[in-house]
Amino acid sequence: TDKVAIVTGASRGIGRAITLLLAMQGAKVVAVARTAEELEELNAKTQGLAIPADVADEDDAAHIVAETLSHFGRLDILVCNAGVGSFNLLEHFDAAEWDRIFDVNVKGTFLLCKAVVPHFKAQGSGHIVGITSDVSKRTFEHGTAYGASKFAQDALLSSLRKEVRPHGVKVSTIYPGLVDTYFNDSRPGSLDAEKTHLKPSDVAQAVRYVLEAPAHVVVDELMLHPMTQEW
Ligand code: NJP
Repeated sequence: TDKVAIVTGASRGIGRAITLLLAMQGAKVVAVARTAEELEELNAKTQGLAIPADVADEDDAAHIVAETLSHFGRLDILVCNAGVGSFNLLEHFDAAEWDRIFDVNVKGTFLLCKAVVPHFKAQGSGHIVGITSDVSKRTFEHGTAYGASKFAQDALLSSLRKEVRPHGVKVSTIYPGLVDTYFNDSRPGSLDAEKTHLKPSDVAQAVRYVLEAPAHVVVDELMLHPMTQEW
């Protein structure tokens, strides 16, 4: 494939696995995260383009898309994967932490989609893949902020699917359960996690699957869990 893809949150965890898989399949991948060093190290492997940027910043979001188009001359895929979370009883959350979670997970998805949709509509094709969470569809204690943000991100993508489908543009949403990453300051790679968590590459394979659907098919939703997870 000679496709060009933007992947947000590409420097670690799920986004890194998606970037490596798409690059291995021949796509040109624009890797986005805030930390430049990790992106450059990844980009040395993928021969793509590294753009250090904050998805929650409107100017950054517009810059990512403009830079992609000027560098590669085309854009086919946006993977909205960047996300953050922290977990606490509602009364212990401060408003700044609430805002941080919503800024990255919801506003970041909004801003990147807003920047690519006019381009996708004009070319009559394009595919937006959102990495949300199984907690976009269930609730749990300590998850008020994160869960609400993931419900919101899911609703955003599902509304957008209806807006862009008549223009030949696809939106697919992926709902992973537990994944062994750096999420919420965790450290991946423990022996235990091999049994209890998905690997980032498992989620990357789900992204590959939705992207490979024939032109007349859109995979709206895809949920995956480790076999051990009750949910
Ligand atoms: O997390 P992690 P995951 N602008 O922490 C980047 C969802 N999910 O791979 O900016 C741009 O290893 C950050 O880089 P940096 C989850 O909600 C996860 O697990 O330099 N980039 C890094 O590359 C999220 O939507 C689990 O700090 C920003 C990456 O994002 C997605 O999966 C379960 C950014 C985060 O890597 C990927 O998370 C589930 C910003 N403002 C859903 N802020 C799970 N792990 O169990 C952060 O259901 N990044």
